[in-house]
Amino acid sequence: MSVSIVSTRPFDDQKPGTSGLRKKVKVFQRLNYLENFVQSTFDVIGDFAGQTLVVGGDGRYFNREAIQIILKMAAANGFGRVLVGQGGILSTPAASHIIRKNKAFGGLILSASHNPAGPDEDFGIKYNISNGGPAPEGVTEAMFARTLEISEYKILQAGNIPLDTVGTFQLGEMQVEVIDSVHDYAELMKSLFDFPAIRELLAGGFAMKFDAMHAVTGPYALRIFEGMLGAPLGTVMNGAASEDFGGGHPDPNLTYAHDLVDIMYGEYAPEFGAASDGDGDRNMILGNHFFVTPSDSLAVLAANADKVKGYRGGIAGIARSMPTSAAADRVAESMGLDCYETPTGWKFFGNLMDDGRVTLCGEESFGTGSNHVREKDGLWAVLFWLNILAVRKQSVAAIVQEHWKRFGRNYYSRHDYEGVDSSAASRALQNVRDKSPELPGTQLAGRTVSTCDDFAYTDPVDGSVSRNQGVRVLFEDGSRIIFRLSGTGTSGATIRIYLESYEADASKHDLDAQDALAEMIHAAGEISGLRKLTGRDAPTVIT
Ligand code: G16
Repeated sequence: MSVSIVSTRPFDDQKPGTSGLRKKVKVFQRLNYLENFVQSTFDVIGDFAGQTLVVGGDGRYFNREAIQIILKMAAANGFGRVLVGQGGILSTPAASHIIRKNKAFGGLILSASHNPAGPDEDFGIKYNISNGGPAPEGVTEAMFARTLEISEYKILQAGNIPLDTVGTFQLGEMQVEVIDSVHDYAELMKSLFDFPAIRELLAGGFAMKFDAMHAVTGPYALRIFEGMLGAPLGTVMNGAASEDFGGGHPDPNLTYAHDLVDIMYGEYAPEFGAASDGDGDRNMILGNHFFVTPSDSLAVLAANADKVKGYRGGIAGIARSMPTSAAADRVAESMGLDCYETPTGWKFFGNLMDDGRVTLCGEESFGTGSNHVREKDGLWAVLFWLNILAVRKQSVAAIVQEHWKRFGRNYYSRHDYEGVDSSAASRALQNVRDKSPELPGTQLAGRTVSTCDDFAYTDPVDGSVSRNQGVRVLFEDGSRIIFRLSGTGTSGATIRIYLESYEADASKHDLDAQDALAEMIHAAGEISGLRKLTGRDAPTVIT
């Protein structure tokens, strides 16, 4: 087997976004496109000679082909060993765990998360560092810079590895271990949660549904819920993973997880429903006719952490992304804990967890997790909820309503305008920036504006600064309107508007969030001029 050095030319569009490089499959299939990105990554991550790399993905179209290329490039570039999930499958949190457990140098995770899959849809790749978390901005910037100057890549001339067979294979000087995709992750979950108590809950007639949305959590959920926890067959819906995710859009929210939503809002709704996304790091939690916002979910998990085996000893602190509601801040305050506000992107939590400052983290984009790995973790959140339900023996709605009674309710919603013209999207944000000097002190949506700024974050651990992370209109009563452009889309731009308003009075906690936020929604449209600029009169997705 010989190493080929292949000449190539740079592409100018390989800048990683919020979570790695995401493009249409057809873009990744262009000659040398994937190879350039992988070589650029290998060129900047340091000395990995003889070390271990973890490789796996969410099983979407092009996953297997990409893995074979990566394996041959890893061998040619001098890795000593690659751990790859069977069939090329590793959920994002499982990959994070495997990196940590095996003290790997890093990992390449192949996923475009919740974006649809198939020959005409999306693919993605990201590099995670040795702590198991997404590469920080300094590394992704170096990767991007390298993609702009790359002139050659190295690849081993060799046959393909049989990815479906668990075992050890030789690729040149490098070993490839094809590992069970689920086993180590399932053991980690067992160590964190009280499986016997959850088993008892499920055996006692407590009904739940988990929607794997034909994506990567299928095999994980089947083994954990229906296998280890004894839930009845059929508890896991859409558990057969497919390369096009069943033609669906595996984003666990009220719009896209409609199979589950129909059941949970139907006549014989189970007590508990949950869904995860394409690569298994997001989660949505539902009770019988009840939706738990991701921001509230983080706050409830934090407030109940003492009831859960892995967190009983106490949590160090909490972190949330800036657009996530401040519900968790109130819990942190009551527990005497620090609460950190970071830019959007799980990568910003890594330093805080490594430094022992936080245990639980969450984002409004249906992401919750803890320091057990360095990614958000969909099934972990579902198991955390199940553990709380097993201990408290109350409904999901009762637990959340009691929480609001104690801490107040942060009414919250996100409005997305997907696939809009990029320049119109930038203009909408600029309109708000242009008004920002005059807004403080004025009345908007029946409230007084206190500040208007572009969110910037200084990492308290390494001092790195990230600017322009969202335009904020902050009100004196704690309400907020935030405008941001998504960093994960692959066509046009997506404008996200995050709306939040705090209500302490328990007699006013049963409003529909859209009604409670109606004035804010109107004000957001007015100050951004969004509807006129984009020609849209309603958001694509409301969560
Ligand atoms: C990624 C990031 C998250 C982020 C989300 C949405 O999630 O890991 O931190 O909140 O994208 O980002 P944006 O608002 O820029 O689209 P995932 O599940 O897509 O990897």
